[in-house]
Amino acid sequence: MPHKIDDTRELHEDSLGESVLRHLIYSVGKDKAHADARDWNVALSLAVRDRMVEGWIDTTRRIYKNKQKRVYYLSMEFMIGRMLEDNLTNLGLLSEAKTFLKSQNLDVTTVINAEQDAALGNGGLGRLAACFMDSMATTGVAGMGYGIRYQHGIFRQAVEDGWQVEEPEDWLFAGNSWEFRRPEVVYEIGFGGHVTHDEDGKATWHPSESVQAVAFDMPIAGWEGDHVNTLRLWSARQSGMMNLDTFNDGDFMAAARQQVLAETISKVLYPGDHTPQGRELRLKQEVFFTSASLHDLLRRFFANYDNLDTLGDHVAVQLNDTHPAIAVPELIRILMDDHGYDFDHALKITRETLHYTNHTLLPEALEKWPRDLFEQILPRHLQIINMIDGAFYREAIEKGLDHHIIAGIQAIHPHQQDWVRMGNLAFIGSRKVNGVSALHTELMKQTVFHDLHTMYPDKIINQTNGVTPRRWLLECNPGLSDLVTEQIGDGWIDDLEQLKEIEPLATDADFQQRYMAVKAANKQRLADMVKTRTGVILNSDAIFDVQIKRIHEYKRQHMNILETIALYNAIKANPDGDWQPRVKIFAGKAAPSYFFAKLIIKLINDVAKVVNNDPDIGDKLKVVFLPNYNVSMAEILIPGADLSEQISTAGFEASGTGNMKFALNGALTIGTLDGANVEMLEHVDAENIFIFGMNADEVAERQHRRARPSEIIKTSPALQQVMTQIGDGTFSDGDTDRYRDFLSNVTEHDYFQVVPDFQSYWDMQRHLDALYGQSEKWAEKTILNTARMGWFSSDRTIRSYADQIWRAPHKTSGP
Ligand code: 26V
Repeated sequence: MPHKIDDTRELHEDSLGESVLRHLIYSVGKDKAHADARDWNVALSLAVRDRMVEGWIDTTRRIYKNKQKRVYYLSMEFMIGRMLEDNLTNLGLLSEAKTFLKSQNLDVTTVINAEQDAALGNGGLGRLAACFMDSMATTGVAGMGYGIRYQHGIFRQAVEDGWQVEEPEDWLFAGNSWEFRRPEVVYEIGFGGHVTHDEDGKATWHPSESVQAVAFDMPIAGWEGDHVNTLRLWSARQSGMMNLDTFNDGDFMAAARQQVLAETISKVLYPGDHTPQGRELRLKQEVFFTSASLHDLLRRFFANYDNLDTLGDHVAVQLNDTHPAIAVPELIRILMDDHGYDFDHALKITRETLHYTNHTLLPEALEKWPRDLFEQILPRHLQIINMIDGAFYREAIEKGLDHHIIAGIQAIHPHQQDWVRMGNLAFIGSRKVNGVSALHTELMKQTVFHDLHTMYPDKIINQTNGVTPRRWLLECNPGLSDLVTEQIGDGWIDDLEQLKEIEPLATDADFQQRYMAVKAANKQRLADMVKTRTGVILNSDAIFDVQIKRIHEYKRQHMNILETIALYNAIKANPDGDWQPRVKIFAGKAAPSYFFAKLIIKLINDVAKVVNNDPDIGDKLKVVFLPNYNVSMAEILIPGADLSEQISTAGFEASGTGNMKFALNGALTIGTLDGANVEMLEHVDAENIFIFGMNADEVAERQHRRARPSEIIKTSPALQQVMTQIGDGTFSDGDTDRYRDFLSNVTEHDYFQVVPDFQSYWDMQRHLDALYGQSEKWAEKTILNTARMGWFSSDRTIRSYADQIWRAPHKTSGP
C-alpha cells in the first residue's frame, strides 16, 4: 500500500481512474474524445507518479532521519525499458488500472505500449543496473543511481536488404512522464586548462572550459511501493548564458554553436559495447557524470555530517565497470583541493568509499586513455594519478613485488607513459573489486588482475548477477505468475527461492499440462509478434529456439547459424525423415563499427531467405531475425521460448543475465560452461541444463597453442558442406565475395573456437530434438528450471553486495 505522509494525506483520496481523467484534461490538455493511446499513457503515468511521490518523500525523510548508510550506483548505462507496468505492479495498482482502462473501452496493452523504452544502455551491463535499481528499492537499501540523461539512447536498428542500418533514437521526443527536472541541482564541471600551486604547495585547477550538469530524477519504487529510491540522471547545459561578448560582436551563430557544443556531452549514448574508441567526447561524458555525482553525494553528506574523515562509514559508492573510474582521482582532488586533506589521507578515505565491478575480461574492452589526451582534458587528475602510482609503488615494494611487475599494474606504465589504464586505477583506488559470476571472478584473479590480486588477496570478491523477478516473471509472464501464485501464494515475488515449493509438482500430470498451456499461449503471443514484424508465420508446435543478445564473435551467433545451415542440409537430404520442427529466432544489435558482427546479421538474414522459401523444408525449419531488439521485445521473447541459446566461448561471457531470465520462465538452456551458466548447472542439476563444448581451460589451451581449425574441418563433412555453400553463393544469390572475410575468420583463425565446439553443439541439439518429443519429460525439466532458479533473483545479489561490500542495512527476505 502506498505510504501516506502527513502533508499529502488529503491529496489522493480520489480513485486512480478519477486521477487519470484529471491528468488527461489538466496535464495532457485533451478531452476523452480526442485522446489517443499515448495521451492515455501519459495521463495514467502521471496519476501513478503522483502516488509514488508520497512514498518517495517518506523514504527520503526516513533515510535522512535514521542516517541510514547510503549506496550510490554510478553507471554510464541504465537499460530501463518501459516504466508504467513496472510501477503499476510495484504499487499494487495494476488491476485497478486495467479495470479503469477497460471501462473507457481502451486496450490495456496498447496504452502500456505507447511508452517508449528508455534504452540508455548497450546490453547486459545497463540492464543489470536497471535490475539493481528495482532490487535496491525492494530490499530497502538507501540506494541512488547516477547516470546520464542521454537525449538519444541506443540507436534503432533497421534491417535493409539483410544488413543492419542504424537509425536515430529519440525517446524524449514526446516527453518523459516519469522524470522531475531539478533546475536547482546543478554543478559546474570543468575541463582542460592548467594547474597552479601556491607557496604551501596547495594546488588549484583552472579549467579552460566548463559545462553545467543539471539533475533529472526518476522515482524507483520497490515491490509494494513503500520504499522509493531515486535514479538521478545528468543533462549537460551550457554554463552561464550564451557568451555575451561574442553575442555583442554580432556573431550570434558562434554563441549558439558554443551552446550546442556544451550540450553535446549528454547528447548520445556510445553504442560500442565491448569496444571503447578512446574518443575525447566519451572521456568528457565519463568525467561529466562522475564529477557531478560525487559533488552531489558530498553535498548530501554534509547535510548530516561536518567532516569527511568518516565518509566511508556512511557512504558506499559502486563503480559499474571502469566508466566512472575517474571517481578515484576526482574524489581525491575534491578532498585535497577543496577540503584541505593531505594526499595520504585523501587516498585512504577514497579507498574506504569506492568499489569497482568488472564486467568483462575481453582485452579490447578494458578502458585506457592516451596519456596526452587525458592530460589535456584533466591536467589536475593526471597529477593525482601520478601521486597514486607513487604511493602504490611504495606499497608494492614493501610487499616484495619487483619493479617489472609493478610497472605492469600501475595506472600509467612508468617507462612507456603512453596510456592511463582505468582498470588498474579503479582496482588500486577501491576497497573491494568484484566479478559477476564465480567463474569470471576466478578468471579475474588468474588473468587481468593476477598481480594486483597477489598484492591485495582480499580485495577481489564474487557477486553473481541476478535479475528482478518483478519484471522478468511477474510482469512479462502473467500466465505463469498466476499459475505459481495459485499453488504457493505470492510470497515468491520478493522471496524468489520460494519457487522451490513447486518442485514436487514437476511430475504432476495436471500441473504439467497447465504449465505447458501457459507456455503455448506465450508462444502464440511471440508468433503473433514475429508475424507482425517480419511477416513470417511460425508453427507453434516447433521448438522455439532463441538467441537474443548483442551480436559478438564471442557470443557465437555464427556457430548457431552454421548449425542451422547444417540442419537445413540434413532435412533436405532426407525430407521425409522424422524431423522435430524448429524455429531459430535471433535478435540483437551490432556495434555500428563492428563489421564482422554486421556480417553475421546479414548471413542470418540470407540463410533465412533461402530456408524459409524452400518448399522441401516447409514447417520443419524457420529462421527469423527480429530487428531492433530491446527490453520490451525481450519481455515477449523470453516467456515464449522453449530453448535458450547461451553458447559463448567458455571464459568469455562474464556472467550473462538473459540466461537466468529464460530458465526462470521455463526455457531449457543449451549452453557452455561459461559465466553464470556454471552456477545455473549447480542449481538446476545436470539433467536439466544442456551443457556442451570445451571448458575455459581447454579453450585457453587451444588459443595459446594457436591451434588451427583445419584438421577438424577435414573430419567433418557436414561442416565442410556448410563452408562450401557459404563460399559458393548458395545463400548470397551467387555472390562468392560476400562471406570471404567470414570464411577466413572461421576456417583459418577461429579465435572463438566455433569449429572445435561445433560437433558437440550439433549433438546436443539433436538430443534436445528427441527430448522435445517426450513431452512429459520436457515439461518436468522445464518446471524444475523455474522451481530452482530462485537464487538468481537480483534481490539476492543486492543483499549480498549490501552485506559483503557496502556494509549497508537492508530488509531481510522471507516472512
Ligand atoms: C564497454 C564500453 C566501451 C566504451 C563504449 C561503450 C561501452 C559499453 C560497455 C562496455 C563494457 C560492456 C561490458 C558488459 O556489458 N559486460 C556484460 O555485463 C553483464 C552484466 O554483468 C554480464 O552479464 C555480461 O556477461 C557481460 O558481457
